[in-house]
Amino acid sequence: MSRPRIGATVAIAQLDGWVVDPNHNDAIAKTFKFADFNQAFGFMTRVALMADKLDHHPEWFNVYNRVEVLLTTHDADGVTDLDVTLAKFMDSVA
Ligand code: H2B
Repeated sequence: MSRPRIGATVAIAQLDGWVVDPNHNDAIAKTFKFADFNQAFGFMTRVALMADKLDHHPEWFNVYNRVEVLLTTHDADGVTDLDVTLAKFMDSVA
């Protein structure tokens, strides 16, 4: 009962600064840079609460002020509208 896959190329056309991840089957990626760890972790905290509310969780990697994000929908084996929704939320809080 997963959502339909729209694909990474269609998804990034609706987004700002997101790219098709070359290392995954169908995923979008973006690297966020902040002033410091406090800002980066504040971003991650706000995104984490929304992710749990949506039951849609990012794959991400943080070092100090940098947060590398990968979004895909495991259930659908690729990018869906949920990834676009979460990506837009991330952009709005970054
Ligand atoms: N996150 C992402 N990115 N893709 C999923 O398919 C997904 C998820 N599925 N978070 C949810 C949780 C699923 O595993 C649980 C059981 O609802």
